[in-house]
Amino acid sequence: MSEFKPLVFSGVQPTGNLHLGNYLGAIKKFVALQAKNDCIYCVVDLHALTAQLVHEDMPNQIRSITAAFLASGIDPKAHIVFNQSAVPQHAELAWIFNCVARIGWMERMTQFKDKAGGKNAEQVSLGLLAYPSLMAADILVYRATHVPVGDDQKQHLELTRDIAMKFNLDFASQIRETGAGIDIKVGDQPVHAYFPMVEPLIDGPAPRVMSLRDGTKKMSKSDASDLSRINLMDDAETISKKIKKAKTDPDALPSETEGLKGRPEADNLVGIFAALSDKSKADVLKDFGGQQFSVFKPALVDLAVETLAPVNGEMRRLMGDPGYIDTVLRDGGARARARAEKTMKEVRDIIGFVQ
Ligand code: AQP
Repeated sequence: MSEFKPLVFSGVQPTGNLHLGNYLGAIKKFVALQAKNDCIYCVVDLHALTAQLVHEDMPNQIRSITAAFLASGIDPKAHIVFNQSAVPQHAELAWIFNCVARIGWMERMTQFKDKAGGKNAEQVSLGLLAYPSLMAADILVYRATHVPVGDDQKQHLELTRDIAMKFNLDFASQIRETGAGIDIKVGDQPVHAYFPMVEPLIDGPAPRVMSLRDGTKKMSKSDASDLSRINLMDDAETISKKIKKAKTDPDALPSETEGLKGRPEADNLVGIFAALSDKSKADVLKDFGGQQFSVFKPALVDLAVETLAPVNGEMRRLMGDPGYIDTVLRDGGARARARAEKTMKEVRDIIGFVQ
């Protein structure tokens, strides 16, 4: 049985300031994966239109996410860094996936329900509903196999697998005829597949970083309170203020992870410490178990400032050189386009379009 060639793909939307959740849930993993994998990292600017069409400063938003990638240590020469709109094949495959996926699949997505809220159908875009279909296309247009993301994207990746599977089954005979597929096993079932079953990479001590003001809510760009998140561009003083003001409970930290149950704020801060220091939560509690937050928080401030200051400084330097960032995006876009077009030629053949 053959296997798809391992390839890592992930994306970040150019919508507002990147925060610690984006960094620990996604970008830090992107950096680590480079050592042993072929990686493609994308600024997903088409996705940014789904919730809000007009963005005040789209070019700088795109450049700032790119700067965050580079400042964190992503190597744009060894891998590919580009913005989604530069590769129209994403949108082409998304249209095909819109016709593969079912409306009910999209309506069941938690993120859609959260973002559409109680709003009626006149107030949310069709793009917001179809978002996971474009996300599936982003990944599968490269036939990528592994996707590092935060825990909030897990459901979308399950949907990506459903779309890939339905395409593989709906076009099974055409995939055989064109010779473009490969034999894989999905569970125990042998499938002749054109698209792989992607594996989410969600592990780590902070797969879902929570708000500093409410340990039951995800840290998010769109939270009205800036005190709820640490932004990658925050200076040391701001980081210190936000961590010191972070909501906690009156108890000391437990010595075992079991003791974090039912204490969402304590669990969140310990998870952040663990992820920033590349340790497990259990190891952090070995050092801080029995200590009050008045001891733990200053240690967390020092660690966060020490880790984020170099990223912050390099991002600012890169943002002062937009010409360089644009060159990186153009070069990455050209390489991504070539790979995506190879897939789309085969997909057009499988569907039966004349080309
Ligand atoms: N709080 C989080 N913890 C861990 N990972 C997170 N990610 C986002 N928030 C957290 C991960 O960051 C990557 C890029 O996210 P995105 O650009 O797709 O934006 P998002 O998930 O919509 O980010 P926000 O801040 O949560 O935006 P809003 O406020 O619009 O909902 C993804 O891998 C994501 O999992």
